[in-house]
Amino acid sequence: MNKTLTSLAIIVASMLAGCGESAVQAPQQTAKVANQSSTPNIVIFYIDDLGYGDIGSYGAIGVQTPALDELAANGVRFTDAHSSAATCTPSRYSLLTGEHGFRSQAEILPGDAPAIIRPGKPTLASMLKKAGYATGVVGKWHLGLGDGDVDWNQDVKPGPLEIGFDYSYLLPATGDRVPTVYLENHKVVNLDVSDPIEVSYSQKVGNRPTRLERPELARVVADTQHSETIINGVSRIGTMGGGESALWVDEEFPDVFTGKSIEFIRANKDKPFFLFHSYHDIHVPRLPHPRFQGVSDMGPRGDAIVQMDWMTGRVVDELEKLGIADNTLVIFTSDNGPVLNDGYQDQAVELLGEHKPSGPFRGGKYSAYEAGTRVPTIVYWPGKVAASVSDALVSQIDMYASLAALVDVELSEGEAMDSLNTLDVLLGEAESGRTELIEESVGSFGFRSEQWKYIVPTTDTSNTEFLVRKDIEGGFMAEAQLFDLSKDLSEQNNIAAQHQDKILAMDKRIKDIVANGYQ
Ligand code: NG6
Ligand code: CA
Repeated sequence: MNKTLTSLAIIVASMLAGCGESAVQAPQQTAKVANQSSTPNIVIFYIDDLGYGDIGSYGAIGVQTPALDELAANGVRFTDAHSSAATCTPSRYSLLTGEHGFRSQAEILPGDAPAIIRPGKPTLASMLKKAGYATGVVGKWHLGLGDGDVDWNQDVKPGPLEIGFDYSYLLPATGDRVPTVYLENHKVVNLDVSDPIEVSYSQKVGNRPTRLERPELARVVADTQHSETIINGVSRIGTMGGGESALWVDEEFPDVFTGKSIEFIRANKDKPFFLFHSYHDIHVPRLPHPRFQGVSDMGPRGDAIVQMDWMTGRVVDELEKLGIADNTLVIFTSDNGPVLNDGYQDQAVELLGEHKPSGPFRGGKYSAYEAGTRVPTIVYWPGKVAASVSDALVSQIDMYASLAALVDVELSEGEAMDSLNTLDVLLGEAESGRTELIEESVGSFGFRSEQWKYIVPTTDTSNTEFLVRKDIEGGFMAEAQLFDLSKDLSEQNNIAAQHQDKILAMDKRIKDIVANGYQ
């Protein structure tokens, strides 16, 4: 068994090429269907780069998260819940489409990338609209916008509004990527037409200095990739000219995004609504509002966690104030595992202390080990969901089919092909979740099957140096790795050599799933 990821990717590509319209579809209803459908409001709090061990109810040491602890104590707290990938774009892609990112080559996107969820593609938002929901997205997008060569001075589309959202207020890509402006529906907010925006990821545009040119102007030391245009005193990935009146101030994110989410909730409180509240925190650059600076023991990364906790609590409080908390299903989770140094020197490493961002798991963001995708996940629905801890294997990719079951929307053939209805598990009404799951990372596939965790071997070393710099174990090795998670939760003891038959079977199963979905 020495197939490389590259050869796997070729197999994946050839299998997908042969599938087309005639691909066999995954069954939509594998788990027991929860007893009744209803149309509660749905709020997904989607945190960025929050690790398994980063909040109180999951064992955080250097930071306190009272609002989230309250949700966890009164909802279902999952110990084996996963984002579909160990980075942002493919995880978000999966959450919104119910398909693995590899089906559409979803990878970390530059800030000027075209929309990867194309108009016409069914999404969680368009599905919920069929059930009468008002749909909104506030915060980080990072799924591309426009058709390519986007002009930020015109209507920026297609974007969320073309795939099922009624309202969007976006941070277009990431906090560390230009353009550093908000986009409300199709328009850049506060743009002065006489000062047009230019953005480039290939050459310098605009007059603003870069950190490479003027390091003394940047208030945070950054790596080369993050040392282009300096905006709000922080160098970014990519260069940007113009748009001065539209520039965001990073420290204002918590108030701006929380405010927009609350506005959306207030405006839609009398009908079912779906809010995808997608945070910048705790991604880099970590620049919390002054009222959160110094509130943790861990410097800006810990302070950003406290800020994120506050933001979440503020929205939940608003649901309560409006008297709609009992009719709102809240899902709290993260797009991938943790990273400390992700391009800026912000003392995340130096001030870590005993805190374990990955909890008991190996690896982190980008990684094929468990900490890449195993993330804190809480389902909270007062009066409906009983407080419990669930060890079931669950995935964000299943939100689509599960929420469709909740609101009684029948999925059409091929819609959300990797998504399984695990609603009863998500609501804490059943204990056995998925039996198998592909975990995407930047270098290989992890594959969970019952208690086993297999990591597909790869000879591609292109991510090695990058991950060494971040002090993250990627798990990308030329040998197959197999772990028995029932005995070895932190993936220390590779037992592949003793289980060649299992590896062959799992390898074959991955190819089946790639070709046909989970059936
Ligand atoms: C990487 C960036 C990283 C982060 C990531 C996206 C490096 C050297 N650079 O290219 O800082 O922006 O992209 O993160 O790692 S994500 O959470 O949106 O996927
Ligand atoms: Ca992320």
